[in-house]
Amino acid sequence: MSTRLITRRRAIVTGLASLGALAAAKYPGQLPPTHGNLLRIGDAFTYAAQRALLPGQSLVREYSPDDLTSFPATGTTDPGASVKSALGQSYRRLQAAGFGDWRLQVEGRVSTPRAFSLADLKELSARTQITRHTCEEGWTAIGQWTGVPLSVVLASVGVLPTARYVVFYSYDEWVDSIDMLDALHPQTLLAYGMNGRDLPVPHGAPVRLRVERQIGYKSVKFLHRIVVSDQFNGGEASSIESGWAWYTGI
Ligand SMILES: Nc1nc2c(c(=O)[nH]1)N[C@H]1C(S)=C(S)[C@@H](COP(=O)(O)O)O[C@H]1N2
Ligand SMILES: [Mo]
Repeated sequence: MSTRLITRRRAIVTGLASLGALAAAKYPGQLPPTHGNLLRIGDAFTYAAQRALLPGQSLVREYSPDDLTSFPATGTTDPGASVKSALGQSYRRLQAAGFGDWRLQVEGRVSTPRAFSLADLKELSARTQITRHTCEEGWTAIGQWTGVPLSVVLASVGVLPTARYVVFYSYDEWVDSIDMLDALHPQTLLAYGMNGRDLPVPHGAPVRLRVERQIGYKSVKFLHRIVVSDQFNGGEASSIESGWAWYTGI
């Protein structure tokens, strides 16, 4: 009996692996790493399936102001509270000065790396959208976000043709990345406004990412650095290092 079970399980595992292999064949050199975990073969399949089923730049649903809900702040709500961290200390200083000295470093595989102030970002074309945020913990909320499309910022620094990922670094030392398809998606924003006001500290001030086609934890708060890369780089403090899926399409 146990042999049968094992055989069945092996068949399932082989099935999963071949889905992964199919995905790899369809998207050569484009798949995120499976992080050495058999279960993560599923990620490759999800990624490929989403990419195959959805037109590349389909928009998520946008809501009207009547649909806005209360919006809890989760995860880190104040990077400045972490007194021993150098980044936490600089966050506190910047916050005390109203983020006037805050800069977003944009570098890596770009032709002209640049440090953007909040005013620089606000000078670029803005987009406002009302979307549903879905947290992996099981709650959702509808909020309004205003910011500059990441594609506009990337165009202004000149992304090199070999670039494939964009990596985000935050003041609470969280690191995460998305691929170019999501980076250039029209609803992927560097958001500095929420519900018509400056982005509040608990929600990621002065600037956070909004990646509307993925689960909430991909929308990195408290940004200070963005690196365009031609290689996958989860980063040491990244979601995959903590066991989260890298690609979480919804
Ligand atoms: N830098 C940073 N970004 C983060 C987090 C965090 O703890 N630190 N939490 C993530 C999670 S799990 C969610 S659900 C959302 C929460 O955003 P909110 O606080 O505006 O609700 O931010 C995401 N981005
Ligand atoms: Mo979350």
